Amino acid sequence: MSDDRRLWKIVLVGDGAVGKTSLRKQYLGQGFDTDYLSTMGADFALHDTTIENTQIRWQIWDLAGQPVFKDVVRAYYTKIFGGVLVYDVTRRQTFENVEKWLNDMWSHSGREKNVPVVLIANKIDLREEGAESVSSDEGKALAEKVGVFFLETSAKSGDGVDAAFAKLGNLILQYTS
Ligand code: G3D
Ligand code: MG
Repeated sequence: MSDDRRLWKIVLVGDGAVGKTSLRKQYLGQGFDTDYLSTMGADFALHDTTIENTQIRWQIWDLAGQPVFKDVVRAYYTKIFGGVLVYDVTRRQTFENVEKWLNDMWSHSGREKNVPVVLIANKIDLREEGAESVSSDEGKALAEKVGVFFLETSAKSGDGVDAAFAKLGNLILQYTS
């Protein structure tokens, strides 16, 4: 690792089973480098990439389950550069919890201003017309209201996944420069 490679800690947040771990695996591919910190209930993976000619190393934190201790949550969010906030378009409750996750992340990040966040509508391969499914327009409207970027993905097919991490990288570059 060259000394000028930037290390960016980011977190994956959102309700259980929305697809956080699947998105991470889809982005990193097989054989990704991972460290399991089972006692903390979280693990992280490292991934080197280039964003706008800048070499960066992602440190992607992924909560294994619901954190029991406040200290765990604080350690998880401290000094993040950004976040990927995920909901499941087939389960409206996961969409309704988005603002709660966003406020938790922002209030615990220890940063002076809100860190960049990409809001992800995941499982679009399963979306059906109907009241239970969350539409694109609803996702866009919420993202606009809270001031984050919006993207749709399928962690199953891979659609949108690389774009989501690339977008977050662009936003972090703007934030840090
Ligand atoms: P989490 O880490 O947020 O808890 P997971 O979520 O990544 O563990 O995913 C929960 C379940 O949803 C998994 O199913 C996973 O395969 C599925 N899933 C995640 N993303 C998608 C998607 O985009 N499309 C579809 N069709 N399924 C998805 P299982 O059955 O393995 O528990
Ligand atoms: Mg998971």
